[in-house]
Amino acid sequence: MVLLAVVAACLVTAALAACPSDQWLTNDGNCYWISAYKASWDNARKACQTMDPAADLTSISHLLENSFIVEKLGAEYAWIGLNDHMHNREFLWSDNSVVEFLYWAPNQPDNLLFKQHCVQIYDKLSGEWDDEDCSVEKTFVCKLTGAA
Ligand SMILES: [Ca+2]
Repeated sequence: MVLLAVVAACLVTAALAACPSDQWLTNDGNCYWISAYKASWDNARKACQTMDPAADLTSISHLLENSFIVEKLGAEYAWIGLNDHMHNREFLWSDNSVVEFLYWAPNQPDNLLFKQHCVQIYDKLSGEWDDEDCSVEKTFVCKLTGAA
């Protein structure tokens, strides 16, 4: 009976799984958090992980997800999790999601001055992406996959 009660409690907990706070937005089973301040890409990623160890800078798997995020952005630019830290010019998601969607702005990524290794949503109108110097402080978007 005790075991049954524990199992039941776990099921209820799973059913009530939700985002870490009401400051997170939900979409398609995921939680998203958009910063109200600017940070470098590294500090932005740390801020996401500090809020929840399973959170990271957002990955984006398809155009609808990109559109959802862009629509919620107050800023023109925002850091996302895509970066080429492992191998130059091989862009990967910081949360280890498979790269199945890319949405580069025209002539991007250009690695301007050979120091653009992090990716931002570059243009709120088009929602397109640009590689940028990781040390520049920008608004950023965190994601907690599958938590909503
Ligand atoms: Ca660029």
